[in-house]
Amino acid sequence: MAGATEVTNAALEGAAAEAKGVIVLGTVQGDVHDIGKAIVIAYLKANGYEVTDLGRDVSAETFIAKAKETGADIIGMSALLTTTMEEQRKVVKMVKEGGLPYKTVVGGAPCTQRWARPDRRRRLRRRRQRRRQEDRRAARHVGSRAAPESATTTARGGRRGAPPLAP
Ligand code: B12
Repeated sequence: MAGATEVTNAALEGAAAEAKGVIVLGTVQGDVHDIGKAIVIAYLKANGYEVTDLGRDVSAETFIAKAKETGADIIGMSALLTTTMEEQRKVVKMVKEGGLPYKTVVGGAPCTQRWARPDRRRRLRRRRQRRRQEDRRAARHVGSRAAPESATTTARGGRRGAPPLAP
C-alpha cells in the first residue's frame, strides 16, 4: 500500500492549483485501517489542500493538539469500525465545547450522511414538525367552515380521508 501511495502521490503532484486549506487527517483511536485514509489524503493534496497525516490509532486529544500546532482549518477523521466511530463524535464534541475554530469531516465505510450531519437531521425533523402543525391548523380551519365531515384539506392542498369522487 505504501508503494502504491507513493506512485499515486507522485503522479498527482503538481496537479494542485492553489492552496485551499490546511487539514490534519488521521484514523481514530482503536482503529488501524488506513488504506482509505491514504487515498483521501492523496486526492486532497492533488486538489490543493495542505495535509498532515496523523497516522492511525490517533486519540481525540492528539487530533486537537495537532490541529492547533499546524494552524489547521479542518480536522479529518477516518473510522472503519462501528465501535470506533464514537471517537469521531468525541472529537467533534471537543471542538464544539471548546469553541474551537475547526471544521470537522468524517469518513470511512460505516459513516453515513446521517452520521456526518446530525445537525441537518435535526433541522429536517423540525421542518417536518412545523409542516404537520400547519396542516393540522389549516385542517381545523377548513373543517369548521365548509369541508364535509369526513374530509379535511391540508395546508398544501391535499385531501385526507375524503370519500372517493362519484363517477
Ligand atoms: C483491509 C482490512 C483490514 C486490514 C487493515 C489494513 C490497513 N492498513 O488498513 C487489517 C487486517 C489490519 C484489518 C483488521 C481488522 N478489521 Co478490517 N477490514 C479490512 C477490509 C477488508 C478493507 C478495508 C479497506 O481498506 N477498504 C478499502 C478502502 C479504500 O475503503 P475505505 O476505508 O472505506 O475508504 C474509502 C471511504 O470510506 C472514504 N474514507 C475513508 N476514510 C475517510 C476519511 C475522511 C475524512 C473522508 C472524507 C473519507 C474517508 O474514502 C475512501 C476512498 O473511497 C474491510 C472490509 C471491507 N470490504 O471494507 C474490513 C473491515 C473494515 N474490518 C473489520 C474488522 C472487524 C476488523 C478487525 C476488528 C478484525 C479482528 N477481529 O481483528 C481488525 C481491527 C483492527 C483495528 N483495531 O483496527 C470489519 C469491520 C466491521 C464493523 N462493522 O465494525 C470489516 C468491515 C470486515 C467485516 N466485514 O467484518 N482489517
